Amino acid sequence: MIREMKIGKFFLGIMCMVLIGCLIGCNAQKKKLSQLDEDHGIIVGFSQIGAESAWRTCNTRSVQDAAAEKGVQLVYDNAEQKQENQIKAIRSFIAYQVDVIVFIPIVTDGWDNVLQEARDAGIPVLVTDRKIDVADQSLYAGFIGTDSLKEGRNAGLFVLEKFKEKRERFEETKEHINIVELFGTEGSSVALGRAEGFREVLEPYPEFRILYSKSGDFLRSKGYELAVDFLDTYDDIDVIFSHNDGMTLGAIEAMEEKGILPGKDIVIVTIDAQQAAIDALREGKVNCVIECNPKTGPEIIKLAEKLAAGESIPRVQYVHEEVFYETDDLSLIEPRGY
Ligand code: GYE
Repeated sequence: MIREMKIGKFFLGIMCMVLIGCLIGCNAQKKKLSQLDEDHGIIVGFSQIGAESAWRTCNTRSVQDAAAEKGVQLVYDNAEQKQENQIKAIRSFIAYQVDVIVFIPIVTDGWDNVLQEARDAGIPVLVTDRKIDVADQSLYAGFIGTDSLKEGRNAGLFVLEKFKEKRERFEETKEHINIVELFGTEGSSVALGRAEGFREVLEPYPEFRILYSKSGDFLRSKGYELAVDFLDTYDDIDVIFSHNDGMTLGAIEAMEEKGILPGKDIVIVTIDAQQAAIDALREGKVNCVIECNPKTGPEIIKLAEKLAAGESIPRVQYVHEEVFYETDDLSLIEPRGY
């Protein structure tokens, strides 16, 4: 009996020493990382879509400023609107053995293989702004960005309220409320979400019909071209639902060239809330501006640092976003900074 007790004590002592050794080891690991932090900061590979809009350039600046603020080394790549460039950039981040990869997927599909390569290299991935569809959700650590479904719903709710009287006369007049949609980048989660949310709200109301929906790729120039097209095609448009302010500004230009009063002859709902859209709201050229917040840099860098330290992060994190209505006290809106 005494012998067994002695053996038990011996193994208990061994276990304690092993446990203490592990704790010292972990502490050393943490110390090494924190030492890395102190001496050099982490290295983050950042794959950005491009510079297609004021929103995008503000988003890039926000990440770059936040990285500089925290002493994080940012390896930045501008994909110039091409998914293949993003995939190349992610592969170069892997070869460079960055600590974390942060990327904005221009479209939802086509990321499985390259993210598997990042996982095989032991590099955590943070998806931001737009979402991805992958077979294995564990291929990325988490998402932070905009809730595009909610943005689309808010656009739908505004239109529903704005045309309440015309809706109520529909039985008698049979006059539809005709909508044209300036769609964002084909296959991007934000365009798909905005379109889905908008339709979800209006679907129960047959008074509304979407006459025209084409992609302007979030570009002002294409917003102008599409507006020339639909204004030449239809003369009974009630609403323009535009997935971003850049395309809206192009459409306003086309409307004014044709003597059509934006915000009066045709109601306009737009998303992003860049300064030019708020100015147009104040001038009565736009009726509702839905904010999509590009200033996510500080939060992105904070999450990247957590990932580099081996910590977990929230799976999905949405940024705070407002809706600005024509009926609001617009003098209260702070300068937008983009
Ligand atoms: O609305 C648009 C930009 O992904 C939320 O992309 C972003 C969108 C934004 O070009 O202006």
